[in-house]
Amino acid sequence: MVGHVGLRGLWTRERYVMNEAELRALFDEIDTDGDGRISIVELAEGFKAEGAQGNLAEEVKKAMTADANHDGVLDFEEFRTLLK
Ligand SMILES: [Ca+2]
Ligand SMILES: [Ca+2]
Repeated sequence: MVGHVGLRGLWTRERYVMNEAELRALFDEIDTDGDGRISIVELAEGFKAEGAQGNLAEEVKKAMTADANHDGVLDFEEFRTLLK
């Protein structure tokens, strides 16, 4: 279960600014296989768990804009840039 802020809270208009620990906790929750990287599949699952439906692909696409080195996964450093 994703915490009270959740994945989609990353880009809501009045987003809550997460601290390092909260960000790490969210990352770990999305990274279900625990390899330290968030794949597109894990992202999709994460959004799905939060009830994103029709716009699932859009949400994933938006999140993947943080994939700075274009390896198809988000590491923690890339993930945190979503908050800036
Ligand atoms: Ca993973
Ligand atoms: Ca990457």
